[in-house]
Amino acid sequence: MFRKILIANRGEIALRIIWACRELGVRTVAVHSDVDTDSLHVKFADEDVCIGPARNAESYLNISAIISAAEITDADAIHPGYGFLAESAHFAEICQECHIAFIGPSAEVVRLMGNKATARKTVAQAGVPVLPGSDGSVGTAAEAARIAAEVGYPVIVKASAGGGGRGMRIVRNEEEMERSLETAMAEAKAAFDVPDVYVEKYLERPRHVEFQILGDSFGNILHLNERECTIQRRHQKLVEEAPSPALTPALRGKMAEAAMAVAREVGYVNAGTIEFLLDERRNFYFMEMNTRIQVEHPVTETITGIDLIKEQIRIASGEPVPYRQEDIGIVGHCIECRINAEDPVTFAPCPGRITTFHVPGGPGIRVDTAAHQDCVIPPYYDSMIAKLIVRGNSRSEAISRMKRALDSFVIEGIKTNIPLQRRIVSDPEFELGELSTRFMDRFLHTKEEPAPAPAPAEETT
Ligand code: MV4
Repeated sequence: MFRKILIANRGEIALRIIWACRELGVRTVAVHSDVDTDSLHVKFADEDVCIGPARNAESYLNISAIISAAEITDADAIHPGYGFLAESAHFAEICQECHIAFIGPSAEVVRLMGNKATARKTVAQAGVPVLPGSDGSVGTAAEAARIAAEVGYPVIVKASAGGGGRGMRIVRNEEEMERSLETAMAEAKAAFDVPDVYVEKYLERPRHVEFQILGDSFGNILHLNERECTIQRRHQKLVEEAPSPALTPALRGKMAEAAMAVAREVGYVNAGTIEFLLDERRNFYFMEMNTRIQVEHPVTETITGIDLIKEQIRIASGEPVPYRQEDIGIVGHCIECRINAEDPVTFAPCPGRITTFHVPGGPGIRVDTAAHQDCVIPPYYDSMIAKLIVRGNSRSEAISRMKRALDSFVIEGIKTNIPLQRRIVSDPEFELGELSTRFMDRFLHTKEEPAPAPAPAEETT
């Protein structure tokens, strides 16, 4: 086991990693920017190093400052959390060169899956269903139009370096193709510095269902079942739950096999997530693989009883996963609501000082947060300030528990999306588990609210 882990992140996930290290008896090093000096992850870590100014590029994305901090403190591993450097193959390589363990999969696998066009190819090779579309990236509008004619409109053009929805364009007919391809490529170039895009058949009302997997360095691959993550706004997930109300045990089994086949194909080591789209007839298609721990991992921890961060650390230190597939079940139901500091009308981030912070408690409640009374939410980072995670013996118990938890979560001084979350979990279709990518539309055009800011093209059509 490692002696000391540097946590290259901030906020709730940095704190979550510290708790796992404590339980494993591993020392911790927090890194922080100028504006995070008084943060809880700094307070609770054994050691801390200031790595630069507030701006991400100068601190949490500053590879040389982070590596220097690891060397100065003699850390033997780095946990990147999510976001920031978690899916940087370059960072994983530098860690390797510096003889610091990167707590995640190999740089090669991070790079392979980071290119969504090559990921599609690799996954298809493993016999896992992908949506019909291009074989890798497309070069010209003519080529894209040829593929679209083959698979049938509508199609979607996605950035190869993307993921999470940036650089996406829905194309409904041949006339739109040239312009759409041009804008998608320009967006991809601007966002990722790589203009490559690929084409696939567009599903109008899919669900997003993802499988958690664990692979260790002894070739063991396990799945920890799925998370339903369909409720998103502008490609930011808002509510996640497990198990998915859409899956039967038979379909769960098939999707789990597909997820494990992907992991086996690339020799996956550490925690990973295979994202699928599910169409109205419940056919599933590989969408992307995330080679990191995800925001919504507590949902899986709750239904399986497995501490995913501890498993990531154990795997990276060369230990086998101490479970067999037969030991992993689903107990109860879990729902997570992301609590964001944002304006309820404009959805703009709403930084500031929290004057009152009262978290709900009682049976079946978990709150992952680094916020507290009198803390300041800086404007430089993500607006997610807490995750409210509830479990119930049934989905309906989890829903009623979520309602009472949201009602007793008191945050004053800044605006939050707690009222929006309360409306989502009270929605009749949510209660029935009838979800699709269009679910949030109804919350964005209600009478109490003025006209919303124009949604990105992929959500308006
Ligand atoms: C899609 C799609 C329909 N067809 N791909 C990709 C990134 C993710 N954040 C949204 N993505 C989508 N990819 C094909 N071929 C629809 C979406 C999509 C979506 C998917 C799941 C949940 C919410 C969504 C909201 C908008 C678009």
